[in-house]
Amino acid sequence: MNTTDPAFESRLKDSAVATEALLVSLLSDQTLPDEVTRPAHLMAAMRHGSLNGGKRLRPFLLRESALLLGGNEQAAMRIGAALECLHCYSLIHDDLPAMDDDDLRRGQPTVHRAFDEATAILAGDSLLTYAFDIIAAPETALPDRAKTELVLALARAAGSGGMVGGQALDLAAEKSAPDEAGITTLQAMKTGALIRFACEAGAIIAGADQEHRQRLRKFGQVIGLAFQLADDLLDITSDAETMGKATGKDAARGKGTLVAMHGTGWAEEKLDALTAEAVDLLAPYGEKAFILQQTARFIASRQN
Ligand code: GRG
Repeated sequence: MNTTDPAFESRLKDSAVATEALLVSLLSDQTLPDEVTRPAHLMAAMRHGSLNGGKRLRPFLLRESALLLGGNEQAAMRIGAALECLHCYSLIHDDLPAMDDDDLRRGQPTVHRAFDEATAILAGDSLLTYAFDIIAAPETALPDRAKTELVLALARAAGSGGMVGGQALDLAAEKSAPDEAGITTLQAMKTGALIRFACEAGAIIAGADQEHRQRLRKFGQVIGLAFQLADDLLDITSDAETMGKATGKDAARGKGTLVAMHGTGWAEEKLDALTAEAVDLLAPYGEKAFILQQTARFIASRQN
């Protein structure tokens, strides 16, 4: 399945450019009150780990979910930037020697390679905390109640019952292979929780009622599973392309996934089914949901 929709592709690109610009501004030295000192090398490491060409998919989902329900675009951009800071922290920490021990991320040296391990840990820590700063800051034009709901939802999506918990389960899975239900839970937490938050946050920003909020949350949950399945398929394809050059670590990456368990044919059918489910979930919104429905198709067909 492919989107091949130039209007969609250019909207996604414009959103990524706008998110990049906002992140540049938020990570400049001028953003916090004058009395706050931020060490230059720490700021440089934070920038290195976040201003380096990510797809900015989560901010896009968040903005489009907010716009679908009539939410404020500028506020959605700021919450999207906060979410991206938190996502980048997870990538910096995931690359550390104690985790995946990767040398490259988005085609550039990982933060611990470009700086050092301690600085990478701290850069991740400060991107994580900065996410909550951005949400609560006076510049974020949202009612206090919406800010509190966003802080709570993001803390739950990112913490021990969400992304970090999923990472812990993933590390444990290296010793005791989980079954299909275990893999699905792990992936829904590790990768799915932030994607689900992106969609639910749009509803919170728009002040939508529980029915809309649950619908967007479910949409996020379904495309989150599709995102991970597409990622696992891409890993297998890239391993096949680099056959003979793969390291032991590369070979281990494909293991413990639903693709390894059921094969690529099953995974492609499952991706189609998840995409159809996601598209159906937004059918009640009619034409207004087209961009988010295209995003679901894009996630299933993405090539990087
Ligand atoms: C270490 C706290 C902690 C958590 C790590 C998200 C995660 C948990 C690890 C990332 C490992 C990984 C590569 C998972 C596959 C799915 C994924 C999150 C890919 C990266 O997200 P993209 O494709 O990346 O949106 P860009 O670079 O576009 O932002």
